[in-house]
Amino acid sequence: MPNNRYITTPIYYVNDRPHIGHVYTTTVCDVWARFMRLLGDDVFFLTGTDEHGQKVEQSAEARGVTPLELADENSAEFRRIMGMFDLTNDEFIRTTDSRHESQVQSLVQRLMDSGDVYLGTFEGWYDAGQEEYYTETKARDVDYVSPISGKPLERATEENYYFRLSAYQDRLEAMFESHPGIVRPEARRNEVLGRLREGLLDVPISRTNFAWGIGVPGAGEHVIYVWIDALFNYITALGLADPESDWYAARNGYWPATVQVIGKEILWFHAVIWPALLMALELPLPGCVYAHSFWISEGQKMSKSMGNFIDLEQLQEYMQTYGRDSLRYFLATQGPLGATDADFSRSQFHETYTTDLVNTLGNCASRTSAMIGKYCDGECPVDSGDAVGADVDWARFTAEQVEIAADSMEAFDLARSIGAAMTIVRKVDAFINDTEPFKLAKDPDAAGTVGSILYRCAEAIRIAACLLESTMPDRIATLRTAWNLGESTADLRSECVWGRLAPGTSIAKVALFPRVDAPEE
Ligand code: ME8
Repeated sequence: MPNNRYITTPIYYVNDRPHIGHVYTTTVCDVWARFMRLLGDDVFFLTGTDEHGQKVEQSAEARGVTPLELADENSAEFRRIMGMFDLTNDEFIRTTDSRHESQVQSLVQRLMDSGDVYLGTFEGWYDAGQEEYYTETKARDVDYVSPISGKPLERATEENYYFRLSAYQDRLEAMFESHPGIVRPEARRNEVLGRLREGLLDVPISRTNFAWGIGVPGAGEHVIYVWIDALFNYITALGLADPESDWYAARNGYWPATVQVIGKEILWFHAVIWPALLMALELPLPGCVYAHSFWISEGQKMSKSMGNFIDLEQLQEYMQTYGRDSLRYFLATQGPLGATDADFSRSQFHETYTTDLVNTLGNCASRTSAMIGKYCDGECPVDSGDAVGADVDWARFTAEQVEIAADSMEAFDLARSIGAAMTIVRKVDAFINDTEPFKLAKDPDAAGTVGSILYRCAEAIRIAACLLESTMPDRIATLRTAWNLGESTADLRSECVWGRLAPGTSIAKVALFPRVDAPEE
């Protein structure tokens, strides 16, 4: 039986245009999902759009369209990027899907029935012109007068539905103790734990000051807070709150998620509120919430106000110049997985492309296939086991790297996994330099040795290619075709066993990564 694996991205706000952040998170999930499929696992990969809330309502109003029209348009834009970057999500959920909406209502109803959601009263300083509450400190700072309208703030009360988060304090702390890997990387887990220990308050989960949302069951003037609506997408996409549905029948086995990938700014919702909601619903917790850090751009934080987000147009331009797979490689190996931010700079992109892809992987594959063309009539030679002057136990060495690559991918350490494949390629490069088959080939008596050397090179590259396929599916497909390697068998481990490359296979010369001129300063 294949392993069930479930990976999710955040669902993206439709009041924003897609940018590098969205492409990044979805791409790293895609690399992982493809790798697990290549291992033979049964993967469900979810992404989608978060479409309710006051901001969407306001942006739509400003544009003179309905919230749903705005959501339709921008959600389509997000779906378009899935194709543009060849992202293989199994479902694209929209929070305006009726199956999501009805399930959110039944989930909230369950929480009301269990007493985890209750109607409570909130009292605070209200700016009627802005329809906004101020905290006591902020109200004091503005002398209890609205800085916008100049009118006094009013003491107002509001009824809201609350989630009894405070009741989960102990269980959440215990969860972090007994299951430390639930939030990664570790620095993020410590951050959450520190804040958790300051104590939890119940959280309002409904709003009455706007309409664009899912109604609280039986209390239509209240709409469910957009974050609660959004978090539930991870289980409504599997039909978990609709056991009669076809979604449930086909998908319920994927819960709990293996890994839920998010950016660090939405950690609290995912590391505290989300597990507490699941506990309240008596559902199992995800294996891991992985909060990556941020891309910054040429050393600067990216923000809407700075207008310096790396947008789709720029990413498209990178793809045109360097190829889609090179962008995927850069995102996966140089990106902000882990606890530190990463800089997206043109010079570093170019450097990574040239060093790793042109000079290492591309060069090694083209050198090996060119020599097989020249010395072996383009047919994979036989390794007759000759001593060739450089002592590498290839079977053992590649098996070790395959394990590192698979284990690191399992742990969501993409750079280390890809690094293991590249270690194989670098070893081949060094092996060619040490054994000098191009010199030996001048001696007709050394033909067998040349063949042995070149078999080992081609076979090692083939194994590295299998490990790199989830990162660079298109380039590796080109190599598979040129070298007649056939399609992947969804059994990565046995495909990577040394010696699977059959002598006699026709090996054509490949140019995988063309050299690109350095960008101008
Ligand atoms: O927060 N670097 O949606 P959103 C890397 N709808 N990744 C980045 C990034 C950056 N500079 N900026 C954004 C929301 N991201 C909610 C989520 S989930 C139940 C609801 C990525 O459109 C990162 O994954 O603002 C971040 O968490 C996500 O985009 C935020 O997308």
